[in-house]
Amino acid sequence: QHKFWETQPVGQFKDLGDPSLPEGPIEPPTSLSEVKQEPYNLPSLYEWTVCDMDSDEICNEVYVLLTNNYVEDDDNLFRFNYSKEFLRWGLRPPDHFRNWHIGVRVKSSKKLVAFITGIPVKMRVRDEVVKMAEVNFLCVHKKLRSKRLAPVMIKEVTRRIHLENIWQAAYTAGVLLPTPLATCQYWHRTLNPKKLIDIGFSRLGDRMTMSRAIKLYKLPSSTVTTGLRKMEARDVPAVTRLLSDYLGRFVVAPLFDDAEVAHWLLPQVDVVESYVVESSESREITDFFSFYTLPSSILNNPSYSVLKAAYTFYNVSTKTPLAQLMQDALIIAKQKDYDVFNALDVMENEPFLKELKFGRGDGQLYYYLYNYRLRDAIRPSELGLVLL
Ligand code: YNC
Ligand code: MG
Repeated sequence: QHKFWETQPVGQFKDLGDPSLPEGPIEPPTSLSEVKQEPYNLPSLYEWTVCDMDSDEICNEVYVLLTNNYVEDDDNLFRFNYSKEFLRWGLRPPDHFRNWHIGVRVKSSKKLVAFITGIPVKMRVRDEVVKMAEVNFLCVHKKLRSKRLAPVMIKEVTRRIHLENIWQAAYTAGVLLPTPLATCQYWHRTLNPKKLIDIGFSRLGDRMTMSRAIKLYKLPSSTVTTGLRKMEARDVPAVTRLLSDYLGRFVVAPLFDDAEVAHWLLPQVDVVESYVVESSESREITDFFSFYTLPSSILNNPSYSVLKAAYTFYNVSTKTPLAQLMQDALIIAKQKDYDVFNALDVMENEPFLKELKFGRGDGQLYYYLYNYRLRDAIRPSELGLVLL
C-alpha cells in the first residue's frame, strides 16, 4: 500500500486509536555521528544541489520548476504560482538552514528537475515544545514522476534535518498518507464572481444569475473597524504577545518570537499583508489579521491567465468581533483586486466562514507530523498552524 511510508516513523493506520501506544516521539534521536554523513544516492543521471535562494538566478530556476510542475487542483484547471519574492519569504525565516533548500539537477544539462525544502520552527504539541522542521515545496518534474524519486528527496531532507539535531517535522499534503494529525478543508470567499465563474473556479448554482451573484458577494467599499491600519515594525512586540496568547489555546501550534513575527507578518507587497487594530484611547493593539498572496496559473483559458488569491494566515481578536475583523480583511483584499479569499477551517475560523459567505471547497488538506505520535487525530479547530 505505502511501501515507503510504512518504513518511516509516522503513525501507521493500523495503530490508530491504540491506547497502549504512548504519545510523543516514535523513535528516539541518535547521536549525530550515527547520522549518515553522505547524501543518499540518486539515479546516476542526477545530482544534488543546494538552491541558494539569495541568488536571483537560482531563485528563478526554482520559480520556473514550481510554476510548471507544482500542485494542481483535481480537475487540472489551476496550478499554484508562488512568486519569487514569496519563495524567498517562505524559505528564509530567522535561523533557516541554506542546505535545507534542496534541488536535483540533470548532471549533463544542469537543468533543475526536483526540489524539497525545510525550515526550522518551534512547535508546541499539548504541553511539550519540540524543535521541528516544516517540510514544503516537494516537487518532481512532470516527466520524472512515479520513479520513486520523492522518497529519496524526503530521506535526504530528513538526513539534513537530523544533522541539525532536529528529529520531528510538520507538513501538509492534499494526498492521504499514514496518518493525518488533522484533516482540514479550504473555504473560498468569492470577491470577483464574474471571473471565478468564467474560469470554472465556481459555478452559478440553481436559481442563481450572474447579477444575483454579484449582488450576493458585494462588500462595503471601505473597512468598518475604527483604528484599523497596516502593521508596522513598532507593532511587533504587541503582535507577538497577542499571537502567543492566542496560539496557546490550540493542541498543536508554533511558537513565534519577535524576530519570527517580524519576518512572517510585516507587510511585503504581493507576499503578506497584516493589519492591526489600535485602540484610540489606550493606543494598545487589540486585534490583527494577516493574509498571504498565492496566485494560481489558470491552465488553458483564452481570456485569463492568473487567479489572484489571498489566503488567511494568523488572526487574533480580543476586542473586535472576529467576523467583523475578517470582513475588513475581505474588503481590503477586494480593494487590492484579489479574485478570491481562501481560508482553512483551522483555529476559530469556522464561525466566520459561514457568516461571511465562504463556500466549502472540494478536497482535503491533510496535516502530518513526522516522528511524533498522537493517539487520535485532532479537529481542525484544535490546530493553530498554517503552512504555506
Ligand atoms: C506528498 N505530497 O505516497 P508510498 S506537499 C509525501 N507528500 O510513497 P514517487 C508523498 N509523500 O505511498 P511522484 C507525496 N506525494 O509508496 C507522494 N508521496 O509509501 C509518496 N506533484 O514517490 C507516495 N507536491 O517519486 C509514495 O511519486 C511515494 O513521482 C511515491 O512524486 C511525488 O510539499 C510528488 O503535489 C509529490 O511533484 C513529488 O507527484 C510529485 O508522483 C509532484 O514515485 C506535484 O511518494 C506537486 C505536489 C507535494 C506538495 C509538500 C509536503 C511534502 C512533505 C514530504 C514528507 C516530509 C516528511 C518529513 C521529513 C523530515 C523528517 C524529519 C526530521
Ligand atoms: Mg519519481
